Amino acid sequence: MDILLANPRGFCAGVKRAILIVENALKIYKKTIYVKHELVHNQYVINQLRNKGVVFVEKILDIPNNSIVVFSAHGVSKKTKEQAIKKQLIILNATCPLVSKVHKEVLQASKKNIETILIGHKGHPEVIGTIGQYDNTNGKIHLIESIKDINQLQIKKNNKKLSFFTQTTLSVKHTKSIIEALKKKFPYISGPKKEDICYATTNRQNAIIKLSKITDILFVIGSRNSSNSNRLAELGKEIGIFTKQIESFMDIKTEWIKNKKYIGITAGASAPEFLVHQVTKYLQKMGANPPKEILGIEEKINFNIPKHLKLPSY
Ligand code: 0CH
Ligand code: SF4
Repeated sequence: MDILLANPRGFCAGVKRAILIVENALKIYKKTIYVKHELVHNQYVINQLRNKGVVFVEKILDIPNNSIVVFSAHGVSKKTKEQAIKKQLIILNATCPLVSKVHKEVLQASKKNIETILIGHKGHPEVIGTIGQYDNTNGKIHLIESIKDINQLQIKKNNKKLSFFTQTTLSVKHTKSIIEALKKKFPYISGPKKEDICYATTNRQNAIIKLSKITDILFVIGSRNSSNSNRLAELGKEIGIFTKQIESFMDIKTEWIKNKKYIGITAGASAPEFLVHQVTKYLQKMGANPPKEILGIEEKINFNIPKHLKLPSY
């Protein structure tokens, strides 16, 4: 049994930045750090931070006035930010800069009265935050999840100004076909060159396409509410490879690996590398050879944290 590790996999620059913001804030402020929503969608990351005293809340109203709040990597709406200001909270913004970029563009569209379409998953916090940047009652932002939704769109008649944006963690393939259909229906629509799917999401999906050509089974390490991890598992299944999304090695059933020669492993952008390590150790105990990394794109992107949250290095 051989283990092949997807490359790249696991933590992206936005997740690393978000975790560093919270960990440094704990050291600097020495006070309770509240995080609006799960900082990133991974149960192990959340539990580790909870054990360090971090408190996760869904509503700003549940945070005592004058406390410290961190906005999760998925970003928040303008309304949420206003609520935090009203409660005089110290805001530490861990929104990924690539999500903030989309926020700015949606805000611009809203200011210019441009009717806007967002491609994304209903109810996902990033989508709620991005829709919540559009605060123009003369215009409108519509959410679509699939090509089917395009026919239900009620765009103002004679409107020749329309723009589109996307969630950052979508399926590259599905989004491409949605955009093609959008452009067919609204040839004058403007938007990003391709979509707003980030480099990490794209690279992890490409790595699976490569990996699945060689492996008999694919393990995707990532929590159930992690959109980018779910897209990896979805892609594996679409390619036709036996795919299982797991939180950790504890979810693995021995019958899954019975008679399998090549086992592929990847991890979503919010899944820590120690979970990958635990899986490979477990498989080695079951008789597998030491893991090998497949060749892939080297990710050099790194996002800075705010200056006041940097710790001195000695
Ligand atoms: O993939 P989603 O957006 O559900 O979030 P995650 O699993 O926490 O990964 C980090 C992405 C955060 C925002 O793009
Ligand atoms: Fe940023 Fe992409 Fe990571 Fe989301 S998945 S935090 S957009 S780098």
